[in-house]
Amino acid sequence: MNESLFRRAELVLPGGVNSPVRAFKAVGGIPKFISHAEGCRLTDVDGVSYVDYVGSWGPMILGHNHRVIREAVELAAAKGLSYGAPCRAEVELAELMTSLVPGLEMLRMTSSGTEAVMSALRVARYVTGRCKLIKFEGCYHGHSDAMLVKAGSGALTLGTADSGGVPESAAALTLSANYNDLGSVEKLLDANRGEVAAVIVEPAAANMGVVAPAAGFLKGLRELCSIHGTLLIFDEVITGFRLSPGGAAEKYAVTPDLYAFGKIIGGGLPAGAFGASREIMSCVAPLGEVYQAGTLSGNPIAMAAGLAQLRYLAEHREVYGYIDAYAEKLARGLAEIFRGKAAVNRVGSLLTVFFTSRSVDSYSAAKASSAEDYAAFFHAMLDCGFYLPPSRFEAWFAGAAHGEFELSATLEAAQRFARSGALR
Ligand code: KE4
Repeated sequence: MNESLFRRAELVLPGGVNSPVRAFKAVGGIPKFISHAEGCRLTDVDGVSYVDYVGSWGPMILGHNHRVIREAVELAAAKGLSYGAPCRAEVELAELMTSLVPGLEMLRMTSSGTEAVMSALRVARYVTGRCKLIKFEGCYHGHSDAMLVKAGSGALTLGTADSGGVPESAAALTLSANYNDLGSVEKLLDANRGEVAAVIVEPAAANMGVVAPAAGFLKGLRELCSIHGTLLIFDEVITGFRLSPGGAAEKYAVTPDLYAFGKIIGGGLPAGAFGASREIMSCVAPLGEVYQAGTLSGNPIAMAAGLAQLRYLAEHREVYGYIDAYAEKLARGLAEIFRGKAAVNRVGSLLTVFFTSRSVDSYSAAKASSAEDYAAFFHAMLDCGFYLPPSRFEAWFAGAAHGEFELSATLEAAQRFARSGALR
C-alpha cells in the first residue's frame, strides 16, 4: 500500500510529500507511509515496523505516543481545539521555558521553527537598525527567503538565492560564513562594518549532518558579535531542550541575544517560539513596532503537549543522561564497525554517520562524504527494520524509548551491512 499511496500522493502533493526530505530523493526509493507509532517504533501502512531514529526530526525525545503527553492532549482536546484567544497553557509553557533557558526572559509562540527564525531576524533588524545577516553554509534555519541563500561567487560578496522564487534582492542581504571558521565571520563583519544585524547559527550543527562546534567557536561568535554591535541568534529548533534543559546555551555556556525554538516545545504538535531579554522583546507588537502574528500561535492543544513534554523533561532530568549515553554507545559501536570507512559524529543524543575516511568538522568535509554509500546503508537498514534519516545531511535522534534491545539490534544490522561488501 505504500506504493499505491505514494502514486496517489504524487498527483495532489508536490513530490508526493508535504516536506521535501520525506520523499527519499537523497537515498532513492518510495517513502514509507506511517500508520501509527509507539515508543521507539513506527509502523507503516503495510504493517511493517521500524526502530525509528528520526523521531519526527526531533520532537519525539520521549518516544511516540507517550502516555503523559497523550493524556494532556486528550484532556485539552476535550475542551476545544483552538480559541484564537489567550489560554493558560501558553503562559505556563512560556514561564517554564524562560525558567530553563539562559537569558530568555520573554518569548512569542509561533507554529513552526521557520516562523520563529523569520521573526527573530526581523526583531534583530529592528533593534540594530541594520539589514544584513550572516548565516553559515550548511546550516538550515527553515524556509524564509532570507535563509534560503548560499554564498555569493566571492566569499565576501552578497548572498545569492538558494531556491527558486527567492528574489536576488532578498538573498543579497544574507552573507554566508563557514561553520567552525571564526576568521570567515570576522572578515564578513569587517567588510560590512556597522551593517550586520545578526549572526544566526545552529549552536551544534545538525543540518549538514551533525557537526559539533569547535572549541571556542561559539564563545568567539559571542565576542565578535558584542564587538560589532551585531546580535547573536542561536537557532535551537533542534538543540533546544534536547542537549540539556537549557539547550545548547546551557551546554556550551554561551548566551545569545535571541533564540529560535521548535520541535520539542510542541511535544509533536506544531509549535515554535522566538525569545530574548524583555528589553529586546519589548519591540514586538502589540508592545512595540515589530509586527508578528499567527492564527494558531499558542494553540491550546500544542501548548498542552509541549507543556507536558517540557514538564516531564524538567522533572526527569535523568532522561538527558540516558539519551546521551544511548547515543554514545551507538556512535562508538558504529565507529568500530565502520573503522576507516566512516566518521561518526555525535553531539548529545544526535549523531550522523558520514561515509568518508576523513574527520568531518566542516560543511565541506560533510559534502565530501559518500552519498552513494549512505544511500546503500540507509536501504540496508530500512530493509531490516531500522528507519534512519533519508539523507546524510540529517541527524539521527536518540530518545528515551530506545533501549538495549534496539541498541544491539541496530549494531548487528550495521555489522551485517559492513560485511556485505556493499561499501565501495
Ligand atoms: P520547521 O519550520 O520545519 O518547524 O523548522 C525549521 C528549522 C529551523 N531550524 C533548524 C535548526 C531546523 O532543523 C529546522 C527544521 N529541521 C528539519 C530537519 N533537519 C525539519 C524536517 C523537514 O524539513 O521536513
